Amino acid sequence: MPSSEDKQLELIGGSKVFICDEKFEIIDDGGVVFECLVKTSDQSTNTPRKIIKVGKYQELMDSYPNASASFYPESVIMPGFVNAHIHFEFGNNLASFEYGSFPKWLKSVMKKRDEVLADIRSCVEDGISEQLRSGVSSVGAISSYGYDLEILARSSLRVVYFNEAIGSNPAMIDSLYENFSLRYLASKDFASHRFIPAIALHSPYSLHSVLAKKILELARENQSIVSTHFLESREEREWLECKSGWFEEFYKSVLKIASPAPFYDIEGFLELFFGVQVLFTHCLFATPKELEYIARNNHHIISCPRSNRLLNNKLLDLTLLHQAGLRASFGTDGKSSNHNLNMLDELRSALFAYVQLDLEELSKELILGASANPAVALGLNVGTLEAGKYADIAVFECLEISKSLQAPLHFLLHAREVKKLYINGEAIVA
Ligand code: MCF
Ligand code: FE
Repeated sequence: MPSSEDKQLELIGGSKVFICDEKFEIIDDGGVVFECLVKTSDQSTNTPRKIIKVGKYQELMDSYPNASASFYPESVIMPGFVNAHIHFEFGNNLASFEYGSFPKWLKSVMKKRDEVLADIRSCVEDGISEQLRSGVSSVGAISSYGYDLEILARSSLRVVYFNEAIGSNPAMIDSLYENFSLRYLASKDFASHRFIPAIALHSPYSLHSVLAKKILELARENQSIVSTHFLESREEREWLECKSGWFEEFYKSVLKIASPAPFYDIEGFLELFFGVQVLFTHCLFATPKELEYIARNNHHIISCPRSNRLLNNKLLDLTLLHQAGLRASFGTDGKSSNHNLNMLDELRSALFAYVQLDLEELSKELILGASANPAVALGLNVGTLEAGKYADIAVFECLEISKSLQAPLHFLLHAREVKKLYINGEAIVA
């Protein structure tokens, strides 16, 4: 019999517990016992607190009589969501950027970026609170400028903080690298089990290959995971494959390069990442062969469905992904390409958009794509409810869920704000 002596434990129970393992096990009237924050003796948010046991609520009550216990009727208990790709710095955008095609969007970003990036503190704070309220406990945050560093590092969220490198001008490589290194170093000052500094290479169309190689050396030295936008648009594919098309014109007229050429072909870009764990975001225009390469090299694919619909009129083909042996992780992207940053809304949109997929299977896939899969992709010890994982747990009220025979689907349809969210065993106020 397990002993609860000397441990500060909490037990929470609910009508349905989603373990978020591969088989999508659901425990009816289940519960989770975990190490919790004790205000009097343990103020440190840096002590990792873990899940101790998951099972039937009544049995856990019997085994852990000293744990403080509460049961949430008509509720789902599950791992806190993991939003694998989000840009907090662009949270001021409502109507500055244009949607409907990637060229339209990119041109509007070049023109209006400064107005969107002015005075971002409160939009970053709003973005964080929107994460917490929609049950997100971990994020993969892409930081273009480092403006969001301190706010995110001091927030309640668990953060993988991707310092992004971007820039194609060969004359600027040294200064771009210098700027990137300073941001990366600054983020390392905040490193903990809850805040993990990492690296992002913006995309093959926007990053000089010399800069990319230098930064990947740094990623290897630091064993950092790397995120990159990849094959998001038809225009990007055409540029890398045919060395012509819309990007050629963009380089000439906007960036004033006389005879522009891409820095990589598609294969060459993929091969740059040898020996690094990569999150390839979007991949809307990747071929089965490229997806297989990504799978073989143990990389991961992140999909942002609403962003993809708005910028590229397309959704990632999940069946192609499966055929390549991959499972998607999902993210909201930033408000630069979305109307909000609510993870439940993202999953609901995808539920309604993938009309050709089986509803119940899709529901499970979406929930795993916002929990177990992105946790692996981001290298976080969270995302499933099992002993030894960090105690990041969400409770959602979901009326009548106890009688549901399609709990994942009914959850996605009816869950709204999180009722209770624990991050590292600490109850978070959003
Ligand atoms: O994922 C979307 C669409 N694809 C590319 N970039 C971004 C997205 N949302 C924000 N961005 C940012 C990116 O990080 O846009 C900026 C970069 O800093 C300008 S892209 C030339
Ligand atoms: Fe993005």
